[in-house]
Amino acid sequence: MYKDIIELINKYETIIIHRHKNPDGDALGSQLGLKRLIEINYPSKTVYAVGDENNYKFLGRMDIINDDVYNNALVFILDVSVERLISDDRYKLAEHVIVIDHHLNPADIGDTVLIKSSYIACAEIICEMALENDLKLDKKGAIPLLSGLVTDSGRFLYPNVNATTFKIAAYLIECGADIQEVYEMLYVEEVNHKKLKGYFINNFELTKNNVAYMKNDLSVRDEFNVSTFTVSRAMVNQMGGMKGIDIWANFTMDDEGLIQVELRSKKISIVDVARKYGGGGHALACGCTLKSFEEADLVLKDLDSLLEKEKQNGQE
Ligand SMILES: [Mn+2]
Repeated sequence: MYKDIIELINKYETIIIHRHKNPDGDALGSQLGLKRLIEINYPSKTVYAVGDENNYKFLGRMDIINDDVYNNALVFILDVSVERLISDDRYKLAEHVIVIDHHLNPADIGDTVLIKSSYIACAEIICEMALENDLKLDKKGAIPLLSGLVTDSGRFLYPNVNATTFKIAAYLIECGADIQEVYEMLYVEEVNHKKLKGYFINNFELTKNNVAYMKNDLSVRDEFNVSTFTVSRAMVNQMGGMKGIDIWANFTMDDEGLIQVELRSKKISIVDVARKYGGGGHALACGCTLKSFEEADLVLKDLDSLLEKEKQNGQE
C-alpha cells in the first residue's frame, strides 16, 4: 500500500494536503509532517497544506491557494475519512484523492484509502511509510509528526500505546525533534484553561455504577472564556485516571444548542453507544452529537448498564 502511495507522489507535480476540520495535534502534525517529507524527498514537487486554523496554529500555518491549483493535482486527506468532516471541500477538484486515517469509521471518500485503526495516530502511519521507503526526514518535519504522536497518545498514556509508538517516537527524535521543545509548545497552559480543569475536577458527577460525567451549558464556555471545543474535547480526560471510574462522558452545549458528546473508557469498548446515537470513533475514545441534555441521560444509562453488566460478569 505504501508503495502505491509513493508511486502516486512520483506521478504528480502538485500535491495538496487536507485533514479534518478544527484540527488537533495529529491532524495538523500529520499534514505538516507529510508536507515537509514530500518537499525534502521530492524537491521538484509543489506541496500545499490547506484548511481552517485554530489555536494549534503554532505548529505551522496553512497555505492559501486558488481553485485552479487543483487541476491535475494529487490530494491527501489525513486523520479523517468521512466527507462531512474534511476541511475545505475543494479536494473534490483534484484528479486523485488518497485517504490516510486511523479512525474506525468506514471511509466514504477517496480513490486510494489506507485505514489502520490499530494505530494510535495518523502521524504514526506517515512515519511508517517514511521508514519503509527510506525517505529522509528533518527536524522541521519531525516536530509536527512528534506533536501528532504525543497528542493522540495523551503523552504516551493512552491504553493503545505500544512498542511501535515508542519506536516511531525514537525515530522522530533521531530525526531532530526535541521532545522537551514539543512538550513546551503543546502543554504550557493559559491560566483560564488550568482553572477550567479545576472546575471539572471539582464538579463532575457519577452515575450508579460510576460513569463520571459533566453537563456543560454555554455558561461554562463563557465563564472561562474558552471555545466549545476546549470545554468538550480538551476537558473530557479531567474525569479520567481515577480509581473505580472506568467510563467518563462529557456533554457540552454548542452555539446551535446541540450537545457535543465526548466518551472515554479505560478498557470496555463504548463505541457502540456512540454509534447508537449517530456518532463513532475509536473503541475507547469516541463521540456523538445529541439534541438535548435529556438525550444525554439516555447515553449515561447505556454507559452505566455496560458497567452493570461488567460487574455481574465479574461476580460470576
Ligand atoms: Mn488522529
